[in-house]
Amino acid sequence: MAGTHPIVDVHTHMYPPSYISLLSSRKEVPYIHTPSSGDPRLIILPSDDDASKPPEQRGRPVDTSYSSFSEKLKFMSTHGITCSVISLANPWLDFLDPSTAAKTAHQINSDLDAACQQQNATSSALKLYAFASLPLSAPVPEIVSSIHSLATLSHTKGVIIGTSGLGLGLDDPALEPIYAALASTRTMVFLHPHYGLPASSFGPTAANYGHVLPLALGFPLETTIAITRVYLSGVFDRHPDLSFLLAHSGGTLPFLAGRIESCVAHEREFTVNGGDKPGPRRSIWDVLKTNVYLDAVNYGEPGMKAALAAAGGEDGQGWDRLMFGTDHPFFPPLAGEEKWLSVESNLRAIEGVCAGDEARKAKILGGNAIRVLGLDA
Ligand code: 5CU
Ligand code: ZN
Repeated sequence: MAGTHPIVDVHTHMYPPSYISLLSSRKEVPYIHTPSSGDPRLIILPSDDDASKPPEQRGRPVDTSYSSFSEKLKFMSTHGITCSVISLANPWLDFLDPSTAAKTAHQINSDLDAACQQQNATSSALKLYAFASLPLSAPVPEIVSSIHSLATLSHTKGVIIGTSGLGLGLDDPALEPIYAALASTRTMVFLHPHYGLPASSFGPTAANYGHVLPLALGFPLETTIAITRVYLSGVFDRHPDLSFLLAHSGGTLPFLAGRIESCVAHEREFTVNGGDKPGPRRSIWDVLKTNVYLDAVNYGEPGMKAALAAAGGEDGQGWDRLMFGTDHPFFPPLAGEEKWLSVESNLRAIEGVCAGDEARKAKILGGNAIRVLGLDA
């Protein structure tokens, strides 16, 4: 995939050192504990906190690939990535004590921004930017203030959020002032899954298949449900300037958008806003072309085609709304290969849909992110 165009990774995570310290100071999920032997381990979900397992087998190891900027830069060089927009990995800051959440978020966001600034001051070849995390457990006015204060962070280009919002999901009317602040400041919202689906969705044999069912299906369906609830509750009608970047190409949204539209059209009993309003006024296709961007993290050509088609058409604006991502440091190579299968399969799928059209490839690989996020890359 060597070429002259910038390659921008919009889906790349870290647990920066200040976040690692925060998790290491906790005893409840999420937390990091260091067993007497082996790497520190991250207990990220309640199901990881399994007292029947020895401590050194609970959760997952967090080695330096999660926290080291130099490892991020090395990974970028290996794959020809010239710019990364780094976001905290799940579960972001959703668990913070409400009374200190805004202050902690400000500190973690400022640290990440400063690290990006420092990198860009010393290198023009490998650039870093950030998506901030919101203190969603804080009182709403403090969340709104923290959105406005992002303007002071020069290398921060949006926010990453999970699907739980203030605890009730992203169609919660209590989020209105937050959506209004995000829209008025033109802040990109990178929506990313964390909780998956209830374990019961996958049946009693799910553990036989390792993490495949929750990761391959639970994560994308969580995103699909979350963004569909945003759409159904009329958020995009009320906030036409709101922009979402959806992880994993929107989960299954590109494939299911037609079905969502059809079900909305056939629904006579919409009770949004107390029953006195119809359902969403805008077509989901219009929202997809106007308010939604999709990362190109779906590992296969059929999925990439669906994403392009949903984002505005394979003959139209779809090419302007897909952005390359890697999900680093998740899905590392298993056998120590230098190149990551997870990255290579995405690149192959992008090559496939571009079918030799260099201009289109340049947009997906970096041009769209540079334009939409305002990166100097
Ligand atoms: O696939 C992904 O995006 C991830 C992620 O971000 N975090 C995680 O714990 N597993 C997979
Ligand atoms: Zn991710």
